[in-house]
Amino acid sequence: MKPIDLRSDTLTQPTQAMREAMAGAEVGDDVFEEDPTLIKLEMLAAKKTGKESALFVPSGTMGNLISVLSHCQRGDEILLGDRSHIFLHEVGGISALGGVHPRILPNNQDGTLPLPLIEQSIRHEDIHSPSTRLICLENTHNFCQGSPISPEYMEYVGDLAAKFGLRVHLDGARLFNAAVALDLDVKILTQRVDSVMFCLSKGLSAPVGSLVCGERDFIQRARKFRKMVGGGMRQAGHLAAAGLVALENLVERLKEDHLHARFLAEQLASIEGIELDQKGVKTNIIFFKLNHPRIDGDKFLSILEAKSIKILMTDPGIFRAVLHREISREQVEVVAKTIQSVLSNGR
Ligand code: TLP
Repeated sequence: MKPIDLRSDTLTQPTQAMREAMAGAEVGDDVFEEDPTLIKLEMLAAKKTGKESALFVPSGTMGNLISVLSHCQRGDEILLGDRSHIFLHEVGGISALGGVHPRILPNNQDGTLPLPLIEQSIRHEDIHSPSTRLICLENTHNFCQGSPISPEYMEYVGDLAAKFGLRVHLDGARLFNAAVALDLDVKILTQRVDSVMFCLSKGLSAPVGSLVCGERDFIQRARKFRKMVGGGMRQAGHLAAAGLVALENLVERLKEDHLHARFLAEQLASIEGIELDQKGVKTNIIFFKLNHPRIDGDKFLSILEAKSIKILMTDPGIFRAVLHREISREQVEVVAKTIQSVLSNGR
């Protein structure tokens, strides 16, 4: 039996329409900027985010890395949340490869960074200090319960950045989840950032790819950095074809994943031994804590796996479940019932 796999929305398989579009795509060599399908995808991404230009990259990690490299010089400092993906899960690439100095601020529960702390952390010119160059935000904020960040907050940060001559980069791996959850045009969430990266390979179901969007000059620099880190691709239009299907047809359905997440959260919250902040569940990501006298985190995972359910333990006793296109309402019910029975029977 195929497991019910809630470890991530990255597990989504390409749809039949994507497979057909990939097979039939008109392609060229993208290092020469001659791939018509890729150019079409980049133009659509720029239009959707309200930016001048866009660049296709193989992964979100590479998109964030080359965005930071394109904004900063070696030795510059950037402000980053302590729960942000760039800080936690990108192998320290900005420091290791870019010589960029991260200054870590504690994320609020809703994924924002405290505004007074951002302001206090901006360096004044001093021979001893690195120069603050960039503020990085994340929307939705993965490790803050997949929280969508409001346009009002983006405005505040945009104003702060403008006042101190800083730039803003948005890790929008799940930007479309945020737009759908807030019922807003994506452009509203990106208008105050200088650059944004969003992923096609998560809830949007494409097999590969992310886009970096920003001003033309910025994208030219990013294109060169992409080549430097080995991300210049050739007939990448085959991948872009799936991305076009994702952007054209799969955005609205993200609502369904959000409904499933809310339903699962509601069910889990009523189970003894589970601590879950239901109000915090606004998109497709759920976090919960296990508090059981006889079952620890590892045991919980292995019991569930034996019952064909996979979730992720992100810290000892803390679990993440992500809803996505391959998980139906019926499967959500199975997951809730199974967890209920495991925790009440101890197996
Ligand atoms: N996130 C993955 C894991 O790396 C944790 C996941 O399963 O959620 N920004 C954010 C906010 C992300 O959540 C991710 C992937 C990335 C960037 C990186 O994207 P990829 O995996 O394409 O490099």
